[in-house]
Amino acid sequence: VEKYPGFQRDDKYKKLTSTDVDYFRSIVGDTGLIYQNEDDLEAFNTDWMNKFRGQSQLVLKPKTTQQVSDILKYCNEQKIAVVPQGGNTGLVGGSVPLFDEVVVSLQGMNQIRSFDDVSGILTADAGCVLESLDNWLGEKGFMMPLDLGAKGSCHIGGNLATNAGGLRLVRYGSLHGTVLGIEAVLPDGTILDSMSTLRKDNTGYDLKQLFIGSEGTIGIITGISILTPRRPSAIHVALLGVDSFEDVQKAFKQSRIQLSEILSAFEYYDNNAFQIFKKHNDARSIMDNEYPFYVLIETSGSNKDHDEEKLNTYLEDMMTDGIAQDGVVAQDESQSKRIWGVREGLTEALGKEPAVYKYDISMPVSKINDCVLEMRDHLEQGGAFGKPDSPVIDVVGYGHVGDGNLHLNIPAKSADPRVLELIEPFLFEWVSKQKGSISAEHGLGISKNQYLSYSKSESMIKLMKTFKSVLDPNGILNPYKYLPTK
Ligand code: FAD
Ligand code: 2HG
Ligand code: ZN
Repeated sequence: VEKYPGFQRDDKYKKLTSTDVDYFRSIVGDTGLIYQNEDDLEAFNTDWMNKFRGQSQLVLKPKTTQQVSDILKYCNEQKIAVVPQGGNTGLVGGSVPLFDEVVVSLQGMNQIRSFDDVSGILTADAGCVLESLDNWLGEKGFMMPLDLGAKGSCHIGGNLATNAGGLRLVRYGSLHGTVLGIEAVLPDGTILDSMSTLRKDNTGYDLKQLFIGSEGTIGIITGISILTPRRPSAIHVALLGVDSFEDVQKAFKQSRIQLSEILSAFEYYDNNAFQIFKKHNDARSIMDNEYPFYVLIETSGSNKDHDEEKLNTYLEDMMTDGIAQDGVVAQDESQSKRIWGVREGLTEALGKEPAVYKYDISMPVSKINDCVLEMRDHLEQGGAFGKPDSPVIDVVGYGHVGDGNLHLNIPAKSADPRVLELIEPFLFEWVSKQKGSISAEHGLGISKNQYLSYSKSESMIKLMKTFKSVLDPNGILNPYKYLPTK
């Protein structure tokens, strides 16, 4: 568990008193808070990776937007620091306190508000779990436009707050396009009702966009309005075994030509990532042999025979042209699940290593595997990788090829400052040279905020700080994170 080196509690924030706790109790009631109960507080103080831990003594679980407003208004007046929390699945330490910040959990706000089956527009509380929303929509023939491995726990509000990308962005686009409206509470308690259900609305600045990806630093999102697509009636999943990353790119290029409108995911993982998965899972192999790279392709359409024919032809062509060495199309749902299970299970498997350095970066697709290889070289030259007693176990790559998004993961024998010094800022400099982003989809939190200048100019960071100070003049929302503090 990381100790937040270089961070000190800012004395401008008030320490909680029993009067404060009594006031909060008057808003949310006895069942709406957890106070000084270490066992119950643990889950809210610790992040998903078990890497970051805060010492909050108070978790508040409001049930209504008005309660969120009352809480924030009081915190703002009293200068009490607050961490908004959704499903606590974030991977950059943004959802847990560093010190004694009050956690405002949205888990009590989990009602669907409305659904229009003509337009496909859903409105819901921010605390709805992504998978529950998707299941609910499934019964009506619709689906959520995003999907990620954390779907069973993450909240739609947390998804908006992080601008989560996920596994089908290549098809359904980013939340900046699918979200039509939000309801958010500003730090002074103002309820910003922008719950539009309009697809078109060019009246003034598009304020909701500022909240998408703001990671709980300018307001608490309490409601969302989102455009949901029809659930496809025919879904197919295939796995390719590929010899080189060049061929992964060729397969991608060709998939857009041959599978075009039915392509709904194009993911890859390298064999090193697969080995880590196998180490922690009792997995039957999907293919007879192993390959340097694996490509997962999903199609979503409305005509099973047509889609099957397209996918089979594509696979045949890939193999005849020597782009893929092997290819399997899932024959039933359980095989599809197995194929997806490896891709979606990589994060969890890596989490079982003694330590793991995680990077979520975007760049031109052609550079993705160069990044992995150059990092291996760099760690080897630095004496941290390649020998039995090296601290680094492996350097593995996987991610969303269609989005130019690499998940570079470096499992190590322990959290070792020498390893970290070799990786950072080397990697950020590398990414910056490619005009890439140091955080493609996971956000900044407490892990990446100090490195923002590798992806954003000085004038952009200055404007971001201005926005923050206008919307949250007392800095009560998610302090120490997101924007550079040093
Ligand atoms: P939390 O972790 O609780 O919070 C994340 C941030 O948002 C924090 O800064 C928090 O303060 C803020 N926040 C949360 N709720 C609100 C709210 N209502 N109002 C204001 N601020 C709020 N991410 C991807 O982008 N793509 C993936 O494919 C992906 N796959 C993942 C797979 C696994 C196995 C795991 C563990 C994580 C994955 N993630 C992925 C990261 C993570 O799940 C997403 O960032 C997710 O959107 C976070 O949602 P959450 O509800 O858990 O938010
Ligand atoms: C994914 O795409 C997630 O699986 C997690 O974004 C990535 O574990 C990671 O680094
Ligand atoms: Zn991802």
